[in-house]
Amino acid sequence: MSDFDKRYGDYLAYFNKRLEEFCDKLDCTPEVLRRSLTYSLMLGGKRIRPVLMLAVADAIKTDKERVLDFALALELIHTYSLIHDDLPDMDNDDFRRGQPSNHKVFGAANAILAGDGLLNTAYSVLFDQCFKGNEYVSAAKYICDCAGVYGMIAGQSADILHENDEIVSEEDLEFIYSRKTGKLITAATVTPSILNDGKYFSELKMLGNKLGYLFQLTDDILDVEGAFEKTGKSLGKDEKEGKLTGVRVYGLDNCKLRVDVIGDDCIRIIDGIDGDTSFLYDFVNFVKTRQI
Ligand code: GRG
Repeated sequence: MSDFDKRYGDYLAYFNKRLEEFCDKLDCTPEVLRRSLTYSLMLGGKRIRPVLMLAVADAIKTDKERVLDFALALELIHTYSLIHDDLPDMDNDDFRRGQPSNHKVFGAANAILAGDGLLNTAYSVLFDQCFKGNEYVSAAKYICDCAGVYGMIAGQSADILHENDEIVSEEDLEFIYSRKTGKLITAATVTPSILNDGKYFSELKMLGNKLGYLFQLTDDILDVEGAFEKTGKSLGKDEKEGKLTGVRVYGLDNCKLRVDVIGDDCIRIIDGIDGDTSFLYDFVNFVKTRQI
């Protein structure tokens, strides 16, 4: 096992322990509400946002304990977005994380409520942190902004708006990438900085944005040439639905070239961070070469 795999596994185990504790304590009724929330949370997933947040915390020497519940809130928000994105009136996807999507198991109405429930609960988790001090309030606000109408929601709205555009624009693509995918990833890289006197704030903000771009580029490529057994979601949908993607704007081969260029941008940003950044370098490579 590589050092990267070992450290990824350690971060994952540390995060999953907190997530399992959260799920165990969830005692909302009716029972179907609790089951639909925990179904999607416990389906697995790569947990790249929490892992990244914990790794950045280590790199800049922010106590991992202090970021853990922010990582939890971020994963709740991410999972809500996937549930809603899979709904028939959004991306209409029957599979997520290799299993039937939430609405295929619980029905669309319950899936909407599960998503709403996860978002509300994420805010509650963030509010609990706010009692600890001003920097916790700032970090909570940052995550809310990333998830909201200037962040992920704006990206999703533009994603829908630009479906089937006859003329595609790089500017629109940048808008969608940076918000739909980039904002939550930026929340992961920036939170440890906010909790540590803004250490490397601008570098980590730039890194989150570039990593989000890289992650979405590889997502678009995987939609064309990935394997369901690995990604766990339906593929080939972007073209079918006329999505504005990197592949559509640049073509598949140029998209792959851009993966290298953006990956190098990430590396240069990490070069400017003094600390134990070895995991972050490997993380860039993981995103560049991922099949999952
Ligand atoms: C609020 C409805 C709504 C949507 C927000 C995040 C999002 C926009 C939609 C989800 C679909 C999508 C393609 C998002 C782009 C980001 C992305 C590639 C998400 C998939 O994230 P992974 O690969 O998923 O980290 P796992 O399953 O590993 O957690």
